[in-house]
Amino acid sequence: MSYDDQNIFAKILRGEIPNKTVYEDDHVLAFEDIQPQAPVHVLVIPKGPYKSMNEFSAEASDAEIVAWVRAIGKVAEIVEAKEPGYRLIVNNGEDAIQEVPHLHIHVLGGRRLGRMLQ
Ligand code: DGP
Repeated sequence: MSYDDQNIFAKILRGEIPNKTVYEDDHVLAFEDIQPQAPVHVLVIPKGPYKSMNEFSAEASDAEIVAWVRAIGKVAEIVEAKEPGYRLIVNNGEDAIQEVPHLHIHVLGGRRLGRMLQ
């Protein structure tokens, strides 16, 4: 599936839109969500042009995949420093109401979160 390089996160990666960076390395950027749903709400994105988990898992290099997972762990440590526990969410595709077509994982925490799955 084609990647839309005009999506908001592509613009953030190009520096066209400002962001509050929490963590960055060669392959990953993590920044605060503009509409936080918890005291800590960070988005962790690969820098490569991957729309979804499907493309990322199939096409990303091992280095990109390792960097993304490790970055999620680093951000999670920051979240855990505030309160114990956190939640990871990936909205993937239409039925999951993915708004921004660039793969991102939400890291939510800093308060007790309600139960999601029954
Ligand atoms: P999703 O529904 O999973 O695609 O979530 C997209 C998230 O992106 C949503 O929580 C709000 C956030 N977001 C949208 N536009 C911007 C922006 O310009 N800057 C930042 N930091 N976050 C944004």
